[in-house]
Amino acid sequence: MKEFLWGGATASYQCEGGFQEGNRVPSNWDRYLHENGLENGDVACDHYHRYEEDIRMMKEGGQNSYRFSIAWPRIISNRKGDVNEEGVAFYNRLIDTCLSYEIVPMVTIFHWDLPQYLEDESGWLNRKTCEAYTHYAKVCFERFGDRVKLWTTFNEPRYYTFSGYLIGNYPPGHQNLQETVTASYYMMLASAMTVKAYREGSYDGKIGIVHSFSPVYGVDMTVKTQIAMRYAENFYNNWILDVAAMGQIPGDLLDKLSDCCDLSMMLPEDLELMQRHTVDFIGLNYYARVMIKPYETGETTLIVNNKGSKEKGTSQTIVKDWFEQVRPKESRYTEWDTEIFPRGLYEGIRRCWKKYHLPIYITENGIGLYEDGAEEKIDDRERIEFMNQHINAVLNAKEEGCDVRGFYVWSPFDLYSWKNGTEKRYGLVAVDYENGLARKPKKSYEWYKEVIESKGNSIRR
Ligand code: GCO
Repeated sequence: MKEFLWGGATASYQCEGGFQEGNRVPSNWDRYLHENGLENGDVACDHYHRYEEDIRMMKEGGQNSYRFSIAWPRIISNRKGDVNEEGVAFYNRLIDTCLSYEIVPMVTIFHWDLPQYLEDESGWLNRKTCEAYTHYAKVCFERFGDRVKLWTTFNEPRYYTFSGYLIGNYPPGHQNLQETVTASYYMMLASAMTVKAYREGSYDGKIGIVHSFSPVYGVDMTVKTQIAMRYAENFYNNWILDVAAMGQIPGDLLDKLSDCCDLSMMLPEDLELMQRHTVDFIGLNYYARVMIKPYETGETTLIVNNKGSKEKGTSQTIVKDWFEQVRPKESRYTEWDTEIFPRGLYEGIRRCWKKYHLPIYITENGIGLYEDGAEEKIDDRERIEFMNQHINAVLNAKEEGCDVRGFYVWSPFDLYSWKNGTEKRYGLVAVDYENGLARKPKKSYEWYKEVIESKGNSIRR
């Protein structure tokens, strides 16, 4: 049996900086944050220049894998699809550094930074973006596929489309159910097109997708609640996972959507393609569950942002009579108001394994805290406790037979958190933004190292 992967996960926009270097073209996030005068990732933690130090620290912290994303705006310069060699050279250096430290790279092809030239042509609302994406992905396979053996097409398509097109707190900042459905559909189509391209290239590796996993719980087990739970599962999880893993859009989801949306973009040949080109594995990002009750009050409070954010999900009727999300009162919450519910990870993995029977990687799990980056050694016992409980949940599910192959903490070092800026810190290593971006391991860094070295035994319960 292959070695379990213990790593850390990041995203290009959240860590690289160097936003005008190496011929990188502007992304949707550059434009959106600049135009709205919000804290941005122009510099972030300067991983673009400091990747060697960051990867070395991961290695010294016992980690054997690094999940990062490739920035599309660094690789493809324009609508014509021209390749930017400087961007390719950067990722060659990054990948080679990983390999020189015996760190297995897991690459996300799209982690939310869309070239602005595509956003200008309606981005994910435009079918042509699927082709542009597949071209970009093929370039990645051709240039890096000899060394990268683990790929994922998209990071959290559900979270991206809900935030950008439904809640409206991410670019392009719309609030429109039809657009949410269209963008989600095109992303899932692009994912299947890319899986097809990867297989056709006969690369020696595996390709999956990363989902923002929100296992659904009901306030009780009445029939009404169970029906609402099914809608919620469709809405939060099946929309992505059923399509990626089984090549099917759930029939009852389509029925519901056809009452309120135009689904004419769903062509029979697309659906056939999705059916034929399903993923090899599933990546789950887990922060919290969702608790729901049947629709009653006429208002759906949709806390899509269940990772905790300055902006709470707005209260609005999204799809009439589906379900209402509730905030469990008896639970513990982080200081960013995310529910702490490790059991959801254990039960979620079991549900996912039972349903799809595909290898699972926990591609993100972690806790955002307010911390002082100037401190010499941050005593982040809250993070240690959080990770302890969640890693135990993963190992329990694994011991019971679920095929879990890796765990990635979000994040190996502090980075820019979408819309929350640098205030919300997730890292095992602190980045001192006030002092030359110096890296300083927190207590959790050594703790994670011990966990890895003991193969999890140091914390088993
Ligand atoms: C944050 C988050 C992370 C990221 C990640 C999602 O940094 O604020 O909670 O989960 O958003 O990019 O894939």
